[in-house]
Amino acid sequence: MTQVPVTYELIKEEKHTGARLGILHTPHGSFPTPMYMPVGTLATVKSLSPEELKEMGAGVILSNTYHLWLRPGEDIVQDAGGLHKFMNWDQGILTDSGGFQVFSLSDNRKLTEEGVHFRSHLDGSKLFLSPEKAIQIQTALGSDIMMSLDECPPFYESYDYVKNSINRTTRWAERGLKAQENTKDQVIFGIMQGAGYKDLRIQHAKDMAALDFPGYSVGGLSVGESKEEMNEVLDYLTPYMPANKPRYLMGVGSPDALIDGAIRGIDMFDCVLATRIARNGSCMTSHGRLVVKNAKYARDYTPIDDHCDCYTCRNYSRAYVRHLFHANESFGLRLASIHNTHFLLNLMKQVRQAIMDDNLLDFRQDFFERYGYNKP
Ligand code: PRF
Ligand code: ZN
Repeated sequence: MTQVPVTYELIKEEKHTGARLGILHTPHGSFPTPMYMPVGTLATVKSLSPEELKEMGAGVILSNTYHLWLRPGEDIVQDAGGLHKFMNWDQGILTDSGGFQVFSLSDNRKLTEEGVHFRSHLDGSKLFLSPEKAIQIQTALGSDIMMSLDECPPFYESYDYVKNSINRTTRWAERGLKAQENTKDQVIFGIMQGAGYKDLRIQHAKDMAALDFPGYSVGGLSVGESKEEMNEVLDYLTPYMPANKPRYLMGVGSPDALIDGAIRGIDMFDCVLATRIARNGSCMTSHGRLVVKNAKYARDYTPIDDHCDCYTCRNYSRAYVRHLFHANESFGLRLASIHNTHFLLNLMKQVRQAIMDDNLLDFRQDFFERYGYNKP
């Protein structure tokens, strides 16, 4: 393999921040960054069709090794012609490696140098995930961007534990790269960990950068630490992340974190927030969170967000969406999911424009004020 199938092209750096405008080139298209990636854990972005996602401007979506391995099984996806064909998505797909999901979902976990032993959260069966196995499954799935197996220690874990953990994650990364040999059209991103310890974060960034992955992820953030702590880690970490490669902040996607991450030079984000809160009738709007189920919207015939041009806001009122939620009609969840996903994709579009115009800090200030983030 001579040509790297996934590359990052830097277009412009913002004048006053570390933000970068770029293009992520993949075998399934080229997409502008910074980007938000909707989450399709089980080979579907819950309740949304690929056509709807494309209309909203989605480029890359995320799916999960752990879930697809357990159900339906990566062989079924492979025999369908790969994940793109299986789910009818012809743009970019990134898959997480499974380690993080093993730790959040499964029972009886046991971590060893070899990998993770655990029991399936579905049927209790005994399973083992190694760095090689994680790459093998993702190869079968056919995602454009695979993730190396990592351990995500808690933010306040002890120094000694985290030190051992990052070194093991580096060894796992080397093993994953070796397991990749016959993979065409797919790349592996390395994941940088280190909890809240500056020296360990920087050490791990350097160790992983030395392995020359085509892209890098920041793991271990948004795991219970404060926003200030997360931003502080990004402030000192991103300068150690290779500038000619994409930088992906894993599992982070609240509106404020998207803007503050972009300001610090992050190019890619994913988060289940948009679709998860939508299913509870909660919507992100340019004026902050709106719980459309609330009684006060029963006769409100305005759109969810008067600044939004998504399918939902162009065609339906708060009163109608509220009615659907109260009647338990699944179209309500769909309309809220369309709006929230569009909201984050559109937010990133505005962030890219602000980078272009060198006014990202002004944009941040306006957005935070309107959204209500600056209130005491
Ligand atoms: N590692 C992996 N996936 C992740 C994380 C991580 O640290 C996080 C933490 N925010 C979300 N998803 N592999
Ligand atoms: Zn909308």
